[in-house]
This record gives sequence, structure tokens and C-alpha cells, in this order.
Amino acid sequence: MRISSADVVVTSPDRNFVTLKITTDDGLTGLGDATLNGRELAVAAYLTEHVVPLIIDRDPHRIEDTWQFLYRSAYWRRGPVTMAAIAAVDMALWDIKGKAASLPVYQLLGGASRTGIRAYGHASGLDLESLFDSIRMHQSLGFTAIRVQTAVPGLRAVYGVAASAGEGTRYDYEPARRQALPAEEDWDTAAYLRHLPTVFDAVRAEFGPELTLLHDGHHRMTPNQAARLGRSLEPYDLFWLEDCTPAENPEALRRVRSQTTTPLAIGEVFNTAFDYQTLITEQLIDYVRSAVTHTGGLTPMKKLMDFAAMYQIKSGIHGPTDISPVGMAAALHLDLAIHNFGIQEYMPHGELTNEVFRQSFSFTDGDLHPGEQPGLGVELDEGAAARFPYERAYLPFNRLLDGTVHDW
Ligand code: EZ4
Ligand code: CO
Repeated sequence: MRISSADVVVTSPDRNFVTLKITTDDGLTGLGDATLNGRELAVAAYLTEHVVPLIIDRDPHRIEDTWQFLYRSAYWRRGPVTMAAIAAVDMALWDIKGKAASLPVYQLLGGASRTGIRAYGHASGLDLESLFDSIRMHQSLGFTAIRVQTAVPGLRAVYGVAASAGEGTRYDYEPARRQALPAEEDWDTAAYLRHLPTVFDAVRAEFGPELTLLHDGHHRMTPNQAARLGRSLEPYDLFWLEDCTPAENPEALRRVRSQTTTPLAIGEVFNTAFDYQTLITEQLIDYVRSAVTHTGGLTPMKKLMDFAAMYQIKSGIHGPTDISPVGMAAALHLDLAIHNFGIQEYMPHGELTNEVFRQSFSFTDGDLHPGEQPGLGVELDEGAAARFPYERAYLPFNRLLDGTVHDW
């Protein structure tokens, strides 16, 4: 079997997605997700101009060799654009191998280690009342684990919080913001540190001790601030505190770790196992947050999770709406197969996205399952995709109250 063609499809149902479709001379097709939110066309060009010519005529079964070839022969290693492009090839080849073997990809990764994949959803509120409504709505959908994000008094727009009560239950940061320039949000860490524990206190009082709660700090704190927040949230028994400090400096987590037992998760902006080396070997984190799409695909993610397993660190794979259904399906096959699964983030895609990407994964009683279709189990409706042309979109950015640009 040989790769006969590879096409990059950019489509924007609800939001932008970049998908690689590889076709073999046997007529099999495989899909890979290459979506890098806000920088989509950089990956599309990297694939079209530089990667597609390299993979034509290669044996699609040689996944490890193709991965090593694309990673090492570029000379310029790592980075989100490169690793998303390699991920797309890797996912598409696993999809093809599964179809060739008539097996779902999780079977090729070792088979199921569990019956379902526990997912967490995103609740948010401008005040306690709307936050409680949002949590109840997620419970009614079946979620047993819920991320809690809240507005902060005095701040206009905050990450993770629906802009108005009407949007209420569905917070989606960027797709609704397709516009010429990035939206500006504001931030004040001191106000956030004062407010957040009061919100978790109210949520625990309302929903009791058993509901699994998570929170995303979205890279905004210093190590000392993060340590203080971790401590102040200890009475509320979080499943994890995510991205408490900016991702570039793993040493920051030493300070946080030594000061609090609140579990820590990090890694949605990482793109190789090397980014985790210190964090894993020093056991500074509890959960690996990488996306399969942004970490070079299933091949390196399986190795990363096996490395993490040696240190009792579990998975918490990134699953926002900017991961396409193809990237989501890849995550679910891995989640089902690995021993050290923790939890899976799940933001359901919009209706238009589900029209373009025909999926076979399911969500029942709070658990996801990738389904039993051969390969990844997602097919691209190219006719539908063509109806939604690319629209430039940016993620928001933050300024402190005095106008200084801050981490978003
Ligand atoms: O901000 O995927 O935990 N989830 C997140 C996401 C990220 C977006 C960025 O594209 O932090 O909401
Ligand atoms: Co996050």
C-alpha cells in the first residue's frame, strides 16, 4: 500500500478547522486534525508546502518511521505549527491502519482498559445564580465532573465565562468572535484570588461534597500567587487546578507543589514530551493536559503517557471545541487504551461542525466512548465543508487595569 494523495481541508463550521486527508492506492482514506486556534493557515501552509510532498508514495503502515522522518528531517524541531502538522499525518496514518485491519484504533493501542471515558464539562457564571444554573444544566446532560469558571467583580470579561446570562450555559470563547482584531479582556489577579475561594465555598455548599470540580487558572499567576490559591482551595477538594502559572517555566511548579496539595494539571500549550521532563521526573504535576493534535499525534502521546505512568501521573487530555472531532476521536481511542487515564475534557461541538464531521463517538451518563468503527471513526463530508469557508479569527488577549498586557 502507498500514499497516493494528501489534501488539506480548511473549513469553518461554527469555527475554523484544518484537516489532513490522506488517500492510499488501495482507496483507503485517513483523517488527521491540524487545527491550531488563531494560527490555522500557518499549519495548512506547512502541510501543503512542506509535508505533503514528503509523504506521497510512502508506505502508510510505517507510522513510527514516518513520524521520526518528519520530526528529524525538518531540522527545526518542536513548536506548535510543526507538531500540529506532524500530528495530522500521524492521526491519519493510524486511521488508515485501523481501517486496513478493520479495527478501531484503540484496539491497535492495546485494547480497552475501561468501559467508558469520564468527561468533564465547562460551567460558568456571571454570578452564583447563573453559575449554579450552568452546573445544573451540565449535570442534566450527564456530566459528573464540572469545570467551574466565574466572573470576578470589577472585571468586564474573564476567560471561561459566558459574556451574558443569555449565552449562559454555552461558553465558547473565540468562534463567535470572528473579527478583524483580537478581543480585549481585562484582568486583576488580586481580585481573582480574593473572589474565587468564595465561589467554590458556595458551590460546595449548594452541590455537596461528591460532585467532581475542576478549575482553570489559564496561566495568569506567579508561583507565589498560585501557591496561595492552591492552599485556599484545599477545603473544596478540587480534582485539579489547571495552568496555574505560565507554561514556559517548569521550575515555577516547584514552589507551588511544595506549598499545596491541590492537584495540578498543565500542558495544553506544550508540544513534546521534553516540555514535561522536569514536571514528570520531579512529580510536580498530577495530570498531563496535552492535546493529541498539538503534541505530534498518537504516537508520541502514547509514549508520553507511558513515561508519566512511571511517576503515577495521569491523563487529562485537552478537548476544547478548537480540537476538531478528528482530534477528539484520537484522544478518546488513547484514553480508552492507556492504563493511567485520568479524565477527558469535553466541550460538545456545534451542530454545523457535526454536519461536516460525521462521528461515531458517544456520550452517555457522563462517559465518552470512541465507538467500534474501524480507524478513528470520523468521516469528513467534503461537500458540507466547502459550504463554510475560512474566516480569520483570533483568541482574546488580556490587559491589567493599568493597561499592561497580561497572559490570557
Ligand atoms: O483556552 O482551547 O482548558 N481549556 C482551555 C481552552 C483554551 C483554548 C485555546 O484555544 O484552556 O479553553
Ligand atoms: Co485550559
